[in-house]
Amino acid sequence: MLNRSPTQLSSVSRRDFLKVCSLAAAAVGLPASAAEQMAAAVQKRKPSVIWLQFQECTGCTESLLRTGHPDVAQVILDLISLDYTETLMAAAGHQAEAALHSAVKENDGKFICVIEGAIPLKDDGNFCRIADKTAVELTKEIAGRAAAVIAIGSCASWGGIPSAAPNPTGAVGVSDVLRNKPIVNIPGCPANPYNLLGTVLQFATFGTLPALDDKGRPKFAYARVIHDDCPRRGHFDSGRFAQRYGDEGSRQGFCLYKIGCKGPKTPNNCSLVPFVDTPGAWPIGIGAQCFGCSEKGIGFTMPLFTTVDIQGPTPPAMFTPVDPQSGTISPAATGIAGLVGGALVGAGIAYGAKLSKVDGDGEAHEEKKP
Ligand code: FSX
Ligand code: SF4
Ligand code: F3S
Repeated sequence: MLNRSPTQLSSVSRRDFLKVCSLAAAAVGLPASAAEQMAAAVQKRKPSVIWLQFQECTGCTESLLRTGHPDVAQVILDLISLDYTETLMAAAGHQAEAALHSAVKENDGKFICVIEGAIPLKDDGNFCRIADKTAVELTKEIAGRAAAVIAIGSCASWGGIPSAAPNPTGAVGVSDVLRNKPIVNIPGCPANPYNLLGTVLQFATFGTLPALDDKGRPKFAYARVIHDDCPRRGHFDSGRFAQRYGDEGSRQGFCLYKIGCKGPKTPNNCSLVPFVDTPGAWPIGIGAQCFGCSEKGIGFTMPLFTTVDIQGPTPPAMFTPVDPQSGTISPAATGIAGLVGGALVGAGIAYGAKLSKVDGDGEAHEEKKP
């Protein structure tokens, strides 16, 4: 159906093919040489992916396929064997069911099951039924036979929009339903397709899954909050804030913290790996605050304009090692570190003072240094 021959790359140049592999490898933090290995592996055998959809908006599928350059969507379909996907397959009804079961049988225990959408638990799970089976039953039956499961998007990772209060369907994420199976959570509404692609290709090429954090998210994408790598961060550090959508400061790229940006509390790599291959195509890039779409307890929970606490005034990774040659810290260096630490505490207080200022004119302007 969507399973093109691995060598059938007639409409896509090898250069484009390798470019997408390189982006996927870079997304998971693998060296450029891994892209060649990924390309070689998929040309031998493409990873079988069975994609189930439950309570969601299909945004994750769309973001995978609606790339900035049409060729990229084509390359994606050349990289993975999307053996079952309700959005894209031509089959319907009994034919679709037959396709699902034959894909599972052919790749039993070897396929990657991608789940998009939350799973309702209330009323025996009857809020979501496909071919007379509930999402809970399908998850156990199909994902239970996969080699690995990827929960794509916030809905599948932790409940997302369907779980927003009052959560009428009792929506939960995949890991609340499926046990004893490796599950990678790639939250985001929608999730960044390169985080998915990188994870799938790493698994297909090296047989490993990326290192995960305590919420089951790949560390390569979720180890740092958006605030740490935000292009507007310099303005935050200098106290220049947009005061309202589209004001002069916003147009000049000022920080969006004061209009409720949740970047300081939201781990994700949105600023580093552009959506749809278009630089700047992400919320903060187009002048909207991050609303924490990927973070449980923030996205779809905190009001849009509410500001979050600032945890650390400056990301520690921005500092070079104190004494990189010897690998030890001299007493003098410890003293310097103490001074730096003191400066950070001072800076933190300074930020607090800057951020707490209320603007009289409502216009963007540079805050006065305290
Ligand atoms: Fe939609 Fe995906 Fe949001 Fe959910 O994304 S973009 S509602 S995370 O499952 O399709
Ligand atoms: Fe970027 Fe938001 Fe942090 Fe400002 S508060 S630097 S816009 S992440
Ligand atoms: Fe979502 Fe914030 Fe990124 S709203 S897409 S986590 S910038």
